[in-house]
Amino acid sequence: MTKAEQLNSVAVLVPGHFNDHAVERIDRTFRRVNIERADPALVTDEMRRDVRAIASFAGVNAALMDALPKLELIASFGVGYDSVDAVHAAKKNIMVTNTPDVLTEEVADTTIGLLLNTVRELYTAEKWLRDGSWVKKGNYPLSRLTLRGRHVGIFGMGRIGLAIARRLEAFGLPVAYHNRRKVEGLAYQYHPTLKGLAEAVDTLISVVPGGASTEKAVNAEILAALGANGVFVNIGRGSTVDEPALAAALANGAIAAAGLDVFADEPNVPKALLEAPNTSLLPHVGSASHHTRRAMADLCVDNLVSWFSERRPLTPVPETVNVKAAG
Ligand code: NAP
Ligand code: 8YV
Repeated sequence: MTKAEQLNSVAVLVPGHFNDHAVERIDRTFRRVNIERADPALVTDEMRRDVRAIASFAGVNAALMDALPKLELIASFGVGYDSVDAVHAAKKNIMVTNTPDVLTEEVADTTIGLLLNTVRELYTAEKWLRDGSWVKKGNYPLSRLTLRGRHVGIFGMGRIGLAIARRLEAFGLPVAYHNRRKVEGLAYQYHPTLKGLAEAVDTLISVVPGGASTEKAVNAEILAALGANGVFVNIGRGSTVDEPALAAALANGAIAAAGLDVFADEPNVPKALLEAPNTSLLPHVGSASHHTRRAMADLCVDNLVSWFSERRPLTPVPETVNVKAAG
């Protein structure tokens, strides 16, 4: 069998809707097997026998891994992989890959747009123009908030956090951050606790991964520490925020405004956040351009190709970095 024929025989499971470019490339190289959603109850005997990889937008839980005895690789689409049980994968010698770096600059751009929109009300101002209010009522009211004079705290100074910080520097704004570990050689002020960071700044940008260690980390106490002039922006994961506490803080003036791209139960957005006049809300579009999603799709599929032709991944997640391909 030629190398191409060998790859062509590898069954790759694709649950639910997937990126078109990734699907095209999978079809050109592998044998795609579709399933309506990532649900072990939908796994057939044929899938159990053949599937060696999953390429997925959505989560992959332990039960789905257990239902596929030949599974070697989960190629997750996106840098955040909190919806994939990577610890279970490592125990079962299953490799997990993600798509870091190729989306960093796009997500940082979106964050700046969301921050600006939150403080300067650009969406509401544009609506004012389009609905004829400018002609009928005159100038749009001055924005209550501004970026000028703000001090920004980044919760999660990783790849994207750093790209956001560099943009903010160009805006003339001081930056501080909180991670579990100080980043050596980085000049921005480090705070060993999130509360300490929130107390020191008036603008908090969350860009940490989801998962147990960040679950509801941004709560009433952190929002109170941010203060009445406080602006909170979340581009990381919705699970990091106690959403009822955020809605209460926006309603009672504990903070001034919030800009959110991610939510705890997407695509459902809590009514209190939808109705709040001081929120700017986006439907998880941080990386959502054709340009960047194509780069993510390529990296997702390149991991599949590398695993099945070279027997090594390109971008393994830390939990599975020691998983080795058999044979
Ligand atoms: P990254 O390079 O791994 O950075 C994550 C940072 O968060 C690290 O600096 C890490 O430092 C810190 N961190 C992790 N857990 C923490 C905790 N419990 N407490 C404090 N800090 C913690 O990841 P990235 O590429 O920047 O991506 C970050 C996240 O952005 C992704 O995981 C994803 O959830 C989200 N994202 C969202 C979109 C979107 O469309 N909205 C797009 C892409 C990514 P320590 O390990 O030292 O704590
Ligand atoms: C995507 C993301 O929307 O990369 C991430 O972690 O949140 C986004 O880029 C998501 O991965 C699409 O499945």
